[in-house]
Order: sequence, then C-alpha cells, then structure tokens
Amino acid sequence: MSSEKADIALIGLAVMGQNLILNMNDHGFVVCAYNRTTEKVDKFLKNEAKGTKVIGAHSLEEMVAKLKKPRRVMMLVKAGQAVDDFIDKLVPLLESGDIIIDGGNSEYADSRRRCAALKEKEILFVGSGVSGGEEGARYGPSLMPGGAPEAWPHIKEIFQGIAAKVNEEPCCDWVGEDGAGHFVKMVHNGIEYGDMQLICEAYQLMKDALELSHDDMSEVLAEWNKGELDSFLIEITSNILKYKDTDGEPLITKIQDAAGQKGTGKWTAISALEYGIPVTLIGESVFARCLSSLKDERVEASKVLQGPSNATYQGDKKEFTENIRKALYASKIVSYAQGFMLLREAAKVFDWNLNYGGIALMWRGGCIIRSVFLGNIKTAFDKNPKLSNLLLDEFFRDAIQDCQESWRHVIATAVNLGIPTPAFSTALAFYDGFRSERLPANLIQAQRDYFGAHTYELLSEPGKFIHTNWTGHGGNVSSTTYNA
Ligand code: 2AM
Repeated sequence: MSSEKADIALIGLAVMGQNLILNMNDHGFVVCAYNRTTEKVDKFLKNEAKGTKVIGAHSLEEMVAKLKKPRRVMMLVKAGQAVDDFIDKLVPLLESGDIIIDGGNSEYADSRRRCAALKEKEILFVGSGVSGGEEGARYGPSLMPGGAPEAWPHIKEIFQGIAAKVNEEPCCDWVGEDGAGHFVKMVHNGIEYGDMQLICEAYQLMKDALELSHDDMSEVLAEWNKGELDSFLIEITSNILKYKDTDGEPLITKIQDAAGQKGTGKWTAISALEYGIPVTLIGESVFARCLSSLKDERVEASKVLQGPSNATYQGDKKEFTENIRKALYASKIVSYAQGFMLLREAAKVFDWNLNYGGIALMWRGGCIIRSVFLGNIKTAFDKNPKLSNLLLDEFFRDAIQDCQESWRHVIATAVNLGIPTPAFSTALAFYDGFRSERLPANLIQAQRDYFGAHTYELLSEPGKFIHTNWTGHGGNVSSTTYNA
C-alpha cells in the first residue's frame, strides 16, 4: 500500500456511502473507507473499490492516522444515535480545526446541537443534505452543506467536484450556519411531496375527467416535459404511465393506491406550523398521502357517500389538458414560493445567512426535484437577492397571470365533477389570500374579543389594543395573558 495520505475519510459503507467514495475517487480524491462492521471494509476494497485509490481502515484510530490535516471525516450512517456515537468516538482522536461532516438524513435540530457542541471542542461540524439517491451519489448528487462556515474552504473542492453539474455549475454551494444544510434538505423533500401530489392530481383529472388512456397520458407528460414543466418527476411519470405489465396492461393500474411516507414531508409541515408560515401545499400533500392510506375506510365510504352524478368533462379534451398543465404550473410556483417563505423564516429565527439563489441552483440538478423551473428561481434571486417572495418576481407574476384562468377553470371543474384536487386548490386559495389587501380576520379578532376578551386593534390605530364589552355584561376586563 502506498504511504499516500487520504484527502477524506468516509464512515458508513451502505450503498450511499460506497457510491460517494467511488464518486470522490473518480474525481481524483483519495478516500479512506471505514465501517462499524469492519468486514464490509475488506469486502468493499476487494469488490466495488478494486483497482481504485481507495484505502481502508479497521479502526477509527487507523483511519484518523491516514488522513491529511485538517482531517476531514464524513459520515453516512443511520440518522440518530449512530451519529452521536461516532462523534463521541472521533472527538478524542481529532484536533482543533479538524472537520466532521454528517451526510446522513439527520434532523436539522440535531445538526444545530452537534454544531454547537463541537464548536466548544474546536471541531468544525458540517451537516450536509445529500440528495439524488444511489445513482446521484455515484455520478453527481445535489449537496447542501451547512454548519461551521470555516469548514467550507476545506471541503469545497471535494463537494463541488463530486456534485451534479448543470451548465458546468456544481449543484452544491455553502448553505448557511449550523443546521441550515439539513433544514434545506428537509424543505427539498417537502417540495418533492408537493410536486408528486400535483402530478397525481393532473393524472387523476386526465384519467377520470377526460378518460385518456395511459399511453395518451404518457405522451401528454412527455410533451409537457419539453416546456416549462421540464423536470425529472414529469419525465419518470411519463415513463411509468406507459410501462406495461407482462399481460400488456399498464402496470400503474395494478398498484395499490395507498401512499407510504418516511416523514420528511411531515417534518416540513411541522416546521411550517411551528414557525407560522402557510406552507399549505406541502401540508395538503402530506395529508393526501394520509387519506390515501385509509384505504379500507375509503372502500367502505365509497359505498355510502355520493358525489355528483356527472363525473366526466364534456368540453374539448385537448384544451382541458392544456388547462391542467397550466394549473399544475401555477400551483407549482405557489408551492416553491411557500417553501422559500419557510426558508426565509427559518433564516430569521436561527440567524442564518441563506443564499436563496444558491439553494435553487443546488436543487437544479442531481436531486429528485431537479427541473428547468429551478433555473428560473435562481434567475429571480440573482436579479434580486433580497426578493421577499417569489410570487412578486416579474417572471413568476406573469407566469401565474398567464395560467390563472385555466387554473380556476380546472379547479372549478374538478369541484363540479367531484374529483379531489387538494394541492391545486390550496395553492389557488393561498394565491387569493396572499393577494388580498383585506381578509376576514377582523371577524376572528372580534370573535376572540367577544368570547375571551382578547382585545383587537382598530385599522385607524395600529398598536393600540382595545376591548369592547360586546354583550353589555361580563365586564370590561381584557385578557392579555390567556390564549384560548
Ligand atoms: P453496519 O454496516 O455496521 O451496520 C447504514 O445503515 C450505515 O449505518 C451502515 O454503514 C451501518 O453500519 C451504519 N450504522 C447503523 N447503525 C449504526 C450504529 N448504531 N453505529 C454505527 N454504525 C451504524
């Protein structure tokens, strides 16, 4: 074995870890591989890593001794306790300025905690979102690193080297402080839930309202994939719809209609509620999966509960298909606007200096939500880095304006036909709420004051809280501390 020292160590030889190592090796970096079950190190060196410059270690001590300084140690192990256990074992072996990177699916709150705890020990912690699955890890993932900013210059070359590229630009940039990388990854996954739900609603409308064949739907999506909606998810959906089972039937029609979930969409929705940001489309997408998984109850209810008698669209099918495309596009714009609103609020709460255009670029390639559309978002933030809301960018404002009539027509039609479109509908409701100078919340304030003396402000006197004795009895004492 050569005495060459490794540029980086990677702990965790499941498929993602192995593929990232091979990707780093392809880009000229020497990687030292380690795994809790050390037989996997030998197996990896003898098989997948055979003939590469990858070296192995059978203990953490050996691994650390083989690293250049500052030492860079990346973990791709099961999220949770395993990460903390490795950190505890690594810290005594490392020195000031060394770097620990967690590339697993950790929760951002854990990354915040780890970053702060390691700072005390002068170790630089990075929590990085890694997206793109096994294929991405091997040939170019989207990487979203955040944590101790001093670590970035030392890992930039490796990270940007192995990341996916779009027009030669790497889909990896520094995200922000402490848990920002894992927060951005979480929002990415939430947006993925939204994108998938939107495509499902378009699918159901084409299938049930227009009664298109699966081959026709596949072609429609292939066509959409040539325009504004050009994206990985539209592309694979087109392929899925035309895929035939051995009997020649579309396989999709035989698949159980109960969606699973691992929880990242749910965590985005929970964060949205926690920070008070109306990320309604991701929320609806999580609930749509929940409703789908109540299969037995739905089967029972379908025998009892009635919908409208007419369930198919009577107008021009081609025209309505184009309306659906526009409804999908407008809803998607709202979803991303909501996602960036959540990022903006988290940046405020945690004092992160988020690079929004950079985030759009990181999602532009390599990951599940990759799309041409993310290039438009990058452009919007390049034009105005302080853009408060995507919907206010001229390009997106005009795009929604262009889609608006179709969007309303599709939702109205779906309502009349009894076809659920929770994501399309919530996007439009958000749009109409967001563009309202006045909402009926004055009545909520009056009701709260009526039953709980919570006080209200007058439009003419903002900042001054007043209580009215609405009934003439019950007293004039206002409540400021109690929240019903
Ligand atoms: P293993 O091969 O020894 O099981 C994905 O599961 C990766 O995380 C694997 O490399 C696995 O190591 C590692 N992993 C899972 N749980 C772990 C734990 N509690 N401690 C250390 N490594 C763990």
